[in-house]
Order: sequence, then C-alpha cells, then structure tokens
Amino acid sequence: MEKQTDVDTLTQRPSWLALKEHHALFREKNLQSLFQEDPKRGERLTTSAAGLFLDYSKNRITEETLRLLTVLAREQELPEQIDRMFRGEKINTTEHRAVLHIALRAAREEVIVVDGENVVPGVYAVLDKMSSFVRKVHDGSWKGHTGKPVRNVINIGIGGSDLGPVMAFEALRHYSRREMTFRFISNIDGTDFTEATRDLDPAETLFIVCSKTFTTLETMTNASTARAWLKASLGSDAAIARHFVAVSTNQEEVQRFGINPENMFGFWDWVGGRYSMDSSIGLSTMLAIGPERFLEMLSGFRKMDHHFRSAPLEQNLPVILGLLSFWENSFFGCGTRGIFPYDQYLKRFPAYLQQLTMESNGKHVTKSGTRVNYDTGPIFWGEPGTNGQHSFYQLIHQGTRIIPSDLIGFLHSLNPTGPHHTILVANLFAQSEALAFGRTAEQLRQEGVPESQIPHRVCEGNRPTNVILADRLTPETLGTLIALYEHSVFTQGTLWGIDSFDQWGVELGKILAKRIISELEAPKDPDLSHDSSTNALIRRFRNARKQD
Ligand code: G6Q
Repeated sequence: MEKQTDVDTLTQRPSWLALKEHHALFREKNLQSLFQEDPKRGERLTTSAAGLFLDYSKNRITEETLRLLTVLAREQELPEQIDRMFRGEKINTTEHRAVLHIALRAAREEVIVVDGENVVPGVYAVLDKMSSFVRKVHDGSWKGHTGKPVRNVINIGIGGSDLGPVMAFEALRHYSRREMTFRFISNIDGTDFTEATRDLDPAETLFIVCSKTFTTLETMTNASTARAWLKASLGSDAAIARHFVAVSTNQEEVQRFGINPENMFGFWDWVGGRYSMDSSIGLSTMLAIGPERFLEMLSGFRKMDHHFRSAPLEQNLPVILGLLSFWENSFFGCGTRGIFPYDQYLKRFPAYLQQLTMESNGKHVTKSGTRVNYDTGPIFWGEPGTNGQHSFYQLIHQGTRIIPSDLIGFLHSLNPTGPHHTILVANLFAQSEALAFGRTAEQLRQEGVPESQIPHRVCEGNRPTNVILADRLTPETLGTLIALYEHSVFTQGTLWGIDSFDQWGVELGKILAKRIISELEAPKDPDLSHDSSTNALIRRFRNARKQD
C-alpha cells in the first residue's frame, strides 16, 4: 500500500521554508557573480548517465541549493516513490492504476508483478508479434488486397497515440526505410486526412489505428473515413483485413470496427497514452526503422531507467533536471520552460514534451484532493535551434520574464555537411553563454556604442539554461532522452505531491463537443440552452450552412 505523505502542509515545512530563505540569496547573486566566486562550477555542476551529459552550472543554484532540494525530495519520499513505480504499485491513485511504462523496456528476464501477474512476458509477446508483422511488411510477404506490397503507412491516432509516433519518426528518419512513406493523421479537421492520402494508392497503403480506448472521436472518425476511402477504391470489405491493423487495449471495439483481432497489437491500462510511444503504439516507428533498431531504442530507455532507480539523488540525472525545474518554477516563479533541440531531426520533440510534461503535471490538487498553494507544471514549449534564435529568443534575452531553457545538442552530426555542424553547436554554446552572462553597459561602452543606445542593447543575462549533450542521435540516445524527461516529470510531480499519471482535464475535453455536434447537425433549429455566446456561435454556424 502506498503511504500517503502529508503533502498538504508542504509550504509550511522547515525544508520548504529553508529553500525559501535560501532563495533570498539570489537577490544579490546572479550567474555572473556565482561564476566569479566559484570559477570551477562549470566543471563541477555537471553529471552524466547512460550516454547523456548535463551541464547545469548555468542555473541559479549553488551546491547548497541542491542539498536543500534533496532534503525536500527525501521528505516527499522520492526514493520510495521511484521504488513503488518500479515495483508496479498503483501509484496512479485517482485511476487506481500501476504506472509501468518502465515495463515496456524491461529486460526479457525481469519480473514485474501487477495484480499477481508478471507483466514482462506479455510485453515481449507483443514485441515479438510486432517484429514478425514488420518483417512480413518489409519482405513483401504481407500483401494488400490486390496483391501489392505495402509502401505507405498511415498512423491514425491523437494525443498520446500520435505525438510519440510522429516525434519518433521524425527523430529517427535517418534510420528509416526511405522506400516507404510514413504519414500521421490526428486532427478531426478533414484537411489532415485529405492531405495525408491525396497522392497515395490505397492498394499500397496500410492504416494503423492507434487508440488505447478505441472510442476517441477524432481517431474513430478518421479511421471510418479511411475505411470508406479504401473501400471506394478497392471495392470490398474484405480489403479492410489487409489494410488495417489496430493498436489498442479494447479488443471488442477493434472487432466491431472490422479489424481482425489477429491484426491487433495490445497494450495495457498501466501505460498512460503519453508514456506509450515505446509500446505497440510505436508500431509505425518499428515499421520505419525495423525491429532491431526499435530494440536499440528500448535499451536506451532501459539504461536511463536503471540509472534513475539506482543512482543517489545527488547524481541522478532525471532527479537533478526535475529538482531544477521545481526550484525555478516554485521559487523563482518561472512559469515556462523552453526546449530547444539543436538538431533538425528533433523538430517535434518540444511538442512531444509539451504533452508529456503538461498533461502529467498540470494539476491543481494534491493526491489527497487539496488545492495546492504553489505553482505546479510549467508550460513547456520550443522549436529547434538555430531557427528560434531569429525570432522568440529576443524575449528570452531581453524580455521581462525569465524563461529557463534546455538546450539539447549532439557532438556528431548524422549528416556531416561542410561547416554546418560546427556552426550549429557553436550557436548552442553561445546562446547558453549569452543567456547567462548577457552584455553589460560597460562592455558596450568599450565597444563604442553610443550612450543613447546602451539601455536598448544591454542584455542582463542571469537567464538559466541546461545544456544536454550526447554523442549522436541514435535510436538508443532517443530512448535515453525520452526516459530522462519521463523521470524528471515524475520527480517534479512527486515533489508537488500530485498525481502525474491521470488526465481528468483531457477526459472532460473528450465529452464536451458531443452535445454541440448534435445541435449543429439537427435538421430543425434546436432549443439552445448554453450561455448567450455559445448559443450565438451555434446559430451563426447553422445559418452559414443553410446558405451552402
Ligand atoms: C495521454 C492522454 C491522451 C490520449 C488521447 C488518445 O496520456 O490521455 O492524449 O492519448 O486522448 O486516446 P486514445 O489512445 O484512447 O485514443
């Protein structure tokens, strides 16, 4: 049984108050003075694990900050909570579920028991089934209805059943089968479906319908449209069996849709959507990069899992990342975090992290249901560098808000092209330096900048960054990087005392539109009983349709 810690008194605890008092120190100290007083901090305040290197020296902290943060983390039973997650305890208390994305990448011989059953053999049964399917598609023995091999794969899903697959495909495109086309349909906007299919031959197209529940409106609507598109071209219901596979936990609904359960890849209620890209939800990833590389990706996750479970808090990479974000969010009031991968292949990584972090820690009550009196999950956002440098970085350098940022880069490029990679990495390093130390009025004067321009050109610095480096972007590195953030999210949620694994706000969104759909579709003007704004919007849409 999980012990309920007394999270509701968090801000009155001596450990919180000690952090508050310690925070006052940073009114006088900025990153410039911290580096002057301790010139070696840039070498010391770093850590590495599982092939990732983190330089966190350009944060507004000292070693004492980290010590105080780990005291609070221990009081919040972070080590015990980590253990509970890995042991399969039902730490998602509001849904009464275990939280076992770590089982998706466990070694074959590991034993993880949920409700008296070792779940690892089931994980490998699905992985083996995926591999065997992928091999058949790749060697052409899986044929479409007309006997043609599959050339196009379209993933239909949304939220956790889309963002992970899209991000992973883009991130690992370098390793993907270039002779195949991969597309992703998520939006209920018919444009998404139309644009994804317009130039494809249905006879060569495989749809993966990804939905944990198999009831999500957007996904089921897109899947039905796909079925109609296919049937219109291939002329037979029998074609469905060769062109549709499903990834779901809901066999009944999969069958009702017309997909043979033999072509269904299962997963489990102990995997949250946003933590599922390494389950069968990653079937499109495996089709793109092949089973061996998919297993390499899982081994990357596993390495970070092992580190998270076994390293002391003070040297634990996801814990440090989580503590820093907690510190900046709850004590400095930094409500957002920028994610800037200096790698074009990671262009969808910020969007993926946005869901992972904001759906997990966007909570206003503690596990015991009391409203928190501190800020929880920061807003995550970002774009790849160097593109962002030519737009919104202005606000990060000189705006009135402090935006802590993670700059992610690789020592080697997958596409060495003349000087490109050196320039790319130089920009990453330069941004981290400039954000920390800025440009003073004195420096500007020495450069001969006219006095009237100096206030406009001063960059105050003191903007925190983490620099995360890896050797190169491989499937394994990607797995490690994702696991790093997964566990950092869990660390923050544990400190805030919230349930990082439920999503009641998203559930609400799933039911809200239903009533309005019927009011928009009603043949006769319905009696509307919303607020005056919503009623008027509904009438406006209906009137526009009448004129069509
Ligand atoms: C993830 C969320 C949410 C979910 C989608 C799709 O953690 O709960 O993004 O993944 O709403 O749900 P289905 O997979 O059930 O279609």
